[in-house]
Amino acid sequence: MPFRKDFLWGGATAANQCEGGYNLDGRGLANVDVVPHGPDRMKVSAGKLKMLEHQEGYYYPACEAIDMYHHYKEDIALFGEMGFKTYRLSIAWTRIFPKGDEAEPNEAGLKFYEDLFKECHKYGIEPLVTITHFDCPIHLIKEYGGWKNRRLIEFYKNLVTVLFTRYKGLVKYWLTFNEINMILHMPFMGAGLVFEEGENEEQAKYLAAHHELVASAWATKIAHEIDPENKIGCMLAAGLTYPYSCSPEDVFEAQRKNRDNYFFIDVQSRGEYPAYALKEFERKGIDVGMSEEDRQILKAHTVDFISFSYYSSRCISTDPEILAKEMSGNAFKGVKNPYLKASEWGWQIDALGLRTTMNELYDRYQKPLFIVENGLGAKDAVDENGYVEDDYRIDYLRAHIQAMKDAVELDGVELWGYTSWGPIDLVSASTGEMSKRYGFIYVDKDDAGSGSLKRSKKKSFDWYKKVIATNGEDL
Ligand code: BGP
Repeated sequence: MPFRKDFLWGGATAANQCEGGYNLDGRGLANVDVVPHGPDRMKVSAGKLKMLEHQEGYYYPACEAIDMYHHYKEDIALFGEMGFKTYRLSIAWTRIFPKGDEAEPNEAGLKFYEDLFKECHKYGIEPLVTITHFDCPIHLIKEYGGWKNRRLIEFYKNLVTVLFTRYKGLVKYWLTFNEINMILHMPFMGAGLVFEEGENEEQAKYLAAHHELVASAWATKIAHEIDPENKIGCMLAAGLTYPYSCSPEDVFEAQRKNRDNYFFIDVQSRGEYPAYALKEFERKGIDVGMSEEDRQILKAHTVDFISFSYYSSRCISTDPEILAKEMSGNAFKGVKNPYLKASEWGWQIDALGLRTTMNELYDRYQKPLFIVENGLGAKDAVDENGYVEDDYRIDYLRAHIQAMKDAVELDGVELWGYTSWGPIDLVSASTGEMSKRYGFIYVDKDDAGSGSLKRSKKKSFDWYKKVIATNGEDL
């Protein structure tokens, strides 16, 4: 049997993309609540932020999303029916600390997640909690400049201390920052970074990233002190960049692109800045303000496991003619790989790439892996009973789970679990819309915000249930 007996099968969501209730029970606003639709989605200027905050229409439909805030019992029951062993969810920072810098947490927010975790345990579901899934309180952005300011480390330490203390015994698996490398590719949505006119953006991104990395190491220390049972993971938006050709220039460029992403995990897993990054910072005059204490904390408190999302591989060329045909697959830019098909949104489908990625990560870090996001975003055609024949989704997942099985069985990778993205339909991060769906469970809501919010099972629901029941034997 390739998978361990206690293999953690499940699904993953993020607070902002499913909860709704954006202003209920004391919750404050975060960057993720005001991300604009359209071309400005990935990057927001300081002037724009002021405007966004006052325009509710901009962040629709995430403000209601699928209203899991009120439907979580029903949703967790459905996860239980599928046999989930784990459910990955994120905590909205602004439910716990509405502004981010308060001394005392908001009890209503703490209670909401406590009830939710207890509900999971009723079904034998182990919560896997992302502490921040892209979200940063608006107040911290406006008052302090967000993660560009070292003080955010203190606020984050405060947040995690509250969480680890309150949820001791209820939660054991934690991720510090969702897709930490996305700060480079979508600085506003990924980390709440806004830039002033003429600001050196690269310097700002790496400074903010350094603060997140130090905060993550502190969180690891605090988690282990509060409960030695706690397991802390980093979280990478993974997916290798391939060279378009075997020209040494293309190969080198692909390595460079991959290192942009590995950089974060190199620090979180090995505890120090890699040589290539130090040299590049030196060349570019980037100063992250590393103190001796930072150095020590990074070195002493590395993560217990490596988690990552995988949707597709990417491809890069140095040939200007090929580059001219660059396709923009949302946040990641690259060229089309002629050997692969792509989803409607240009995400190239590459199941074997998952096995290659797993091998790369395991060779590089030699720590257990956890796949915490994988799936196919697609437009579903629903019948009058709320049923969707989503064979395309089953095909995608089957091929990826097979590749993951091969990595474990044939290559010896240690893998703790697999949570597919969006087991229930939710709001898409990159488009801000409902119509890019990932779920085994359909939610009646459209891009214009109409719909009953009724949940119904798609064909893939029973398929995934069988996969879990047979521990991945029957795909
Ligand atoms: C990841 C994010 C998720 C999620 C997923 C799918 O980058 O961690 O929040 O949304 O991608 O992306 P999308 O919703 O754009 O299809």
